[in-house]
Amino acid sequence: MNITVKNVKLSNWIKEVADLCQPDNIHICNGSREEYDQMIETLLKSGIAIPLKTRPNSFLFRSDPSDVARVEDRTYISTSSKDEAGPTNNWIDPVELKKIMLDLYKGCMKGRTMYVIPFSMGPIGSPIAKIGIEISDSPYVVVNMHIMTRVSSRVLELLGTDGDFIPCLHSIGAPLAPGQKDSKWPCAPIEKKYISHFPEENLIWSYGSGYGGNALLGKKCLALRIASAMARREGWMAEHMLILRLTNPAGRQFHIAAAFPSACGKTNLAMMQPSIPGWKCECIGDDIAWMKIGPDGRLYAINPENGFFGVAPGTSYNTNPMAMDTLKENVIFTNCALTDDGDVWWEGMDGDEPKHAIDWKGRDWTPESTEEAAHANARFTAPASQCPVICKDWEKQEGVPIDIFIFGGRRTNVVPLVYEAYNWDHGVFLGATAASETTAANIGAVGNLRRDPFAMKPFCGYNMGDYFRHWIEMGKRLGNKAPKIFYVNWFRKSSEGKFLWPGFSDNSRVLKWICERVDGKANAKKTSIGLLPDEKNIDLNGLNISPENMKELMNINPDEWKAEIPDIEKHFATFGKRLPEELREQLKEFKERLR
Ligand code: OXD
Ligand code: MN
Repeated sequence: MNITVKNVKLSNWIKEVADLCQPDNIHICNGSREEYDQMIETLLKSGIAIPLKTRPNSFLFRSDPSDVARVEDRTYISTSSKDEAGPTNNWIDPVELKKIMLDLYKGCMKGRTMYVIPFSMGPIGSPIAKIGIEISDSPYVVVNMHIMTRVSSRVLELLGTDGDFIPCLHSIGAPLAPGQKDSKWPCAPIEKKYISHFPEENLIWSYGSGYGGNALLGKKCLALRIASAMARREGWMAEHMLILRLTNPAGRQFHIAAAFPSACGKTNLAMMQPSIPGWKCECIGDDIAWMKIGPDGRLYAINPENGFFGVAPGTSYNTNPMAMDTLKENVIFTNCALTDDGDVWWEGMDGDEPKHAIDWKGRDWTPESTEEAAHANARFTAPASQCPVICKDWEKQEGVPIDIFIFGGRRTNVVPLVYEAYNWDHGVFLGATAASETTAANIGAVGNLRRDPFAMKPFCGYNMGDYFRHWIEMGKRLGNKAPKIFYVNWFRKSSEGKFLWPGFSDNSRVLKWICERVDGKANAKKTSIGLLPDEKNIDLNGLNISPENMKELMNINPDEWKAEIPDIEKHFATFGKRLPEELREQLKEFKERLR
């Protein structure tokens, strides 16, 4: 095939991949609207994309029922030694893994087009941005990458003849024999799926899945796993964090970066509209933050993404009106239900349930059906620029200065609504020991408690012990300019199993206390776990919540916390010598405080 690309590394790589995967055609993407429209046109013709009557330029896709979420069990950090990948990652020796995958890649694009997608994570040309090139045989991936990243021929211009990029190779792993009819969502069986990262050479190889983070390689693979390893080498941070700007009635701005595990409400918080008068919230990002120390010694964050790949079920005008308004046009929906009037629907959406719909598997659905109409990990892919509360500075090349870090997760019990770390190292201890009940964002059991340090367990591209050390070191470099660290839990339940806290826009009440702490204007009391507000310090004006509920939300039961210690010790022990001394010390002090 006669393809001319100026960049030497890219041109060689395209040839190499084409020889290996043997596609029928090669298409170099330019990111234009025409290209998007053409791809959608082809997807419509083949019946893979379903047009939505009620939302202009929006389409529904249904994945194969076996390919509905990230596959953490099939995700690898392939470093030269197992120890470099650490205890939280799956590891296969790079030579062995490449051999396995080269065999799979051989001829895997037969009968298909190979798309070369040049993209920038971060505004094109920003000093913090990184260039990636994804090669994929999935047109669904191309249209999603158009929304989630900045796909453009300008990226190729920027690369010039010798610029460097992160190669991201993706195949759905379903070659077509001559005359063979394609399926609607071709993919490989689970045992042939591999989501592989080679952080020592900034390389990503993904095979067998077409879904979300397995296939849109700019997101979890590049912007978190590979970027976290680069960030450690280069002295910056790549985190699984939303970024928002909160402005108080006096006009003082606070920038908050918050890490919660997948499907724990990052998108909702990022777009939250405060229920307290005079406060304003603007969204900068809902999933990933790249942060560097700026010339003034503060930590500056950018959102490397260009869109939102959010969980649809549970999203409504009640829980996230700004997301609902973002979804009016130009959206790709995956695994949602289709209503009879040609709209999408999912569990938890406003209004009545439809009397009839087509479920995510393409079957008739009625409220009597025993299965859900939309898959629990059904998603929307929407341009960030469409969010009504997108911050005007969301694409600022140098980013925004972070004042506050928040960690959290889904905990039915034990953990109070909010508390503050005593200092940076204690904050790192809170991040390192964060635990959450698992969700449908990953294939596997839902609702089990797991330690998910910094919400990065599935996304850290190197030994998590070294990642903790990197956090400790960043704190030393930031000194008194370091963001203050807090921990929240919106998900505590009463003994009857009811949520104690209303959440969503009322989370602004908690953020207000946090901001006032940063400004030295609110009190806190010392407890064994950290600094807690007095119940009266949280602004409950206009909120109907019983004093008993507030008490339960803030309750610290030392016995329950003592019961956590063996699990924290076990968790820490997995890092062996790589666990920073500072965290050992934090655990010791915690135990002493609990005595
Ligand atoms: C996501 C995830 O898709 O964390 O953002 O799973
Ligand atoms: Mn995420």
